[in-house]
Amino acid sequence: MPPVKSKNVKSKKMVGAPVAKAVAKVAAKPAAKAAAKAVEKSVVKVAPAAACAMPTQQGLVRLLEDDGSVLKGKDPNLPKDTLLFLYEQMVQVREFDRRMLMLQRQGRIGFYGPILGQEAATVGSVAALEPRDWIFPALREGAAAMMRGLSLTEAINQLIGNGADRCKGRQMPCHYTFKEGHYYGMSSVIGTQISHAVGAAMAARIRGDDVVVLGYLGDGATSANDFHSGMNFAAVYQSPCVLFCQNNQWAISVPISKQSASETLAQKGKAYGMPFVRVDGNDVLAVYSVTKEAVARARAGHGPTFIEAVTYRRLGHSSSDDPTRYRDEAEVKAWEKKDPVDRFRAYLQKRGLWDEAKEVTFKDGIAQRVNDAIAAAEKNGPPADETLVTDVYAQVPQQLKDQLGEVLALEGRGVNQGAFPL
Ligand SMILES: Cc1ncc(C[n+]2csc(CCOP(=O)(O)OP(=O)(O)O)c2C)c(N)n1
Ligand SMILES: [Mg+2]
Repeated sequence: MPPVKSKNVKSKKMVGAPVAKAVAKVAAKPAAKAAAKAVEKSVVKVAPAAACAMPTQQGLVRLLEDDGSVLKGKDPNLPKDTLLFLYEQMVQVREFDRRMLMLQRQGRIGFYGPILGQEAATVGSVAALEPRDWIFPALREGAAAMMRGLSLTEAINQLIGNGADRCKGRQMPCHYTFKEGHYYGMSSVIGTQISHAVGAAMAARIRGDDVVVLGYLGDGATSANDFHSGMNFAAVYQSPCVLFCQNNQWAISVPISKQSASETLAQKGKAYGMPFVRVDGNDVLAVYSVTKEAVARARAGHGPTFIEAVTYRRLGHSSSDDPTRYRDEAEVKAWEKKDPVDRFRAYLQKRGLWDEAKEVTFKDGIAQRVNDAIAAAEKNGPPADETLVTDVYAQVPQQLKDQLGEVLALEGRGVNQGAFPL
């Protein structure tokens, strides 16, 4: 099957491309050949070291310019309701993110993994699914669960790990689970979501369910073994899934340049024999459009697609991380100018669908909703001590009952109040 919308793949590095062109011109004259070769060598060496280089534009699908204007003839003309839904979800998750980080700093939750800068990639891709389709999230797709109806209070219950949390505090914060919303509980182990998603999609097809699975991964996950087995299995067996890689340029402190020597991550799809597409992950319209196309292909029985969404993780990997120790703040500043929310708001304003007054009212409403959800979640007490040993065996074995007895005997003696270890 031919690659989708891909003019991939040329071998020149983006940063060095103009220089390489000039070199090639000079090299046409035999006398200059040796010197040109030497220059060419230096281009290859210099390119990866360039400070704050933006990713290559190779094969990148964009519909919106950074200022929110539409590329000529590229407006997908989505219905007003869809456009407003996309915007509202992006703004909501941004506010949720901001407040949850504050709660973490105040010690009211133990840990949080922020999404700032990646709102368009998640919201745009999830919106392209039908409600019956399944989502297999990686680390930063909590917004997907909320888009599927997980209430903000339930999400905060999970972050606190209180007694009202579905997993009774047994999962790390941000590892939401929401079966009714067809949102699979995330596995922390990098890359495992890929094989889970591929397998679930195959199971759906075997059962005859009209379901597509959207599986997420990060750039770091492309180095995991599961990437190979998942991609290979998906393509060979034409699994009805879309594998969506959020290339946010970092895997904790490892930059993309140390993660992969390929010019793009998208091109890895070619090696496995599946359609692939590289999209501007900060352009919600482009993300929505390419994912919609990939989902339709999977639903029609034409197998998987690999999507690389080029975006940026603007904050630390998690609330436990300090990114100023390993990356240049100038890089963060450069990406702030490509903000996905500002870009899409500018588009909506140009189309007359949004204005300052709507923005103020809407943001006030979200702030209130988040406040109410925090207040409601914090009213819930901790999980009962008995839940330490329940839900694993049909009948709790004697040694677990004994251990529970020991824990209960410690109650009220202050020995059970450990700090969150991360
Ligand atoms: C198999 C495995 N190795 C290492 C880790 C520790 N770890 C947690 S997140 C992470 C980086 C993930 O980077 P990426 O896939 O790019 O996702 P991002 O955090 O950028 O969204 C690592 C190495 C892990 N969870 N699982
Ligand atoms: Mg990453």
